[in-house]
Amino acid sequence: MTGDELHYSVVRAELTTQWLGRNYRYIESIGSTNDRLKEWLADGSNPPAGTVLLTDYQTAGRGRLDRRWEAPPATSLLFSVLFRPGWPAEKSGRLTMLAGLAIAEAIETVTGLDVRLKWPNDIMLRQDDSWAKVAGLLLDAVVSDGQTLESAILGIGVNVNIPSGALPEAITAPTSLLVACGQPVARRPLLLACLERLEHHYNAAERGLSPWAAWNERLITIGRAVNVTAAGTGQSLAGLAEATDELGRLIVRDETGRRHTIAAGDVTLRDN
Ligand code: BT5
Repeated sequence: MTGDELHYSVVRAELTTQWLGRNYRYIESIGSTNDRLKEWLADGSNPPAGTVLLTDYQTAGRGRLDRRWEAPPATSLLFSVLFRPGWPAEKSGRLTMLAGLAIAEAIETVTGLDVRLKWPNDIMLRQDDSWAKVAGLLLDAVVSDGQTLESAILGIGVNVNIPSGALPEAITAPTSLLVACGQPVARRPLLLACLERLEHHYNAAERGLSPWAAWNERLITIGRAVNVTAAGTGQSLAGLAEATDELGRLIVRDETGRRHTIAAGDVTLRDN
């Protein structure tokens, strides 16, 4: 399909960004793009901010909490972006927010679909009367001296042309742009739109603008009955997702009326 090539020379020739993706690497098959970028940070290669590493196939693609991210070869966008924010560590949630917004906007621009977000890191499309996950984000942050977000590797997986029969088994129903649009979607224009939107929203955050309001507006989670499993403790909670705060944490009111603020975890919508 035209527009599906993701090699260095074709992507570089069409990039519209100033800095994000200017150091672009394509590796046909890899363990995990997040892990490889992490190795480059550790081995003295000193990759610049905005480095993008993209692959056509991962043999050890990761979700959060070391879960797997599965995608057949040449069907997806699988890439990682290196940021060097130097922001206070508590603002790291802004990266997940601006990335969610950027990927949602890019998919909307290229396909015209209505794209929403599910707290904390899922990108969702309407499917019949419910929602299905078309993309996921994985943030690996390096915090120095306990206070500064020195670097952050943002991994992005978008199901572009995965046929319905090849989608993985998952608790949150998966979908792809092929399934949603009824026809294949060329990956390069989508990648270029993702990089452009990521740069735009990152630059805005650097200028002190918070992505929170726009991100919050796209969340399908708010006002819904949810089950939340907090990361770390593994504790489970049923309640109403009332709001998010500026740091991106989810506020859930349980059945006794008590409020809980959750920084990281998994959410299932009870009436999805
Ligand atoms: C995520 O984790 O959604 C983050 C996914 C990030 C993947 C990118 S690809 C490039 C970069 N390099 C990496 O190694 N990773 C990043 P989480 O919310 O934990 O979701 C993981 C769960 O989603 C799994 O346990 C499965 O149930 C399900 N899943 C696996 N593959 C999927 C897919 N292609 N589409 C939808 N759901 C999937």
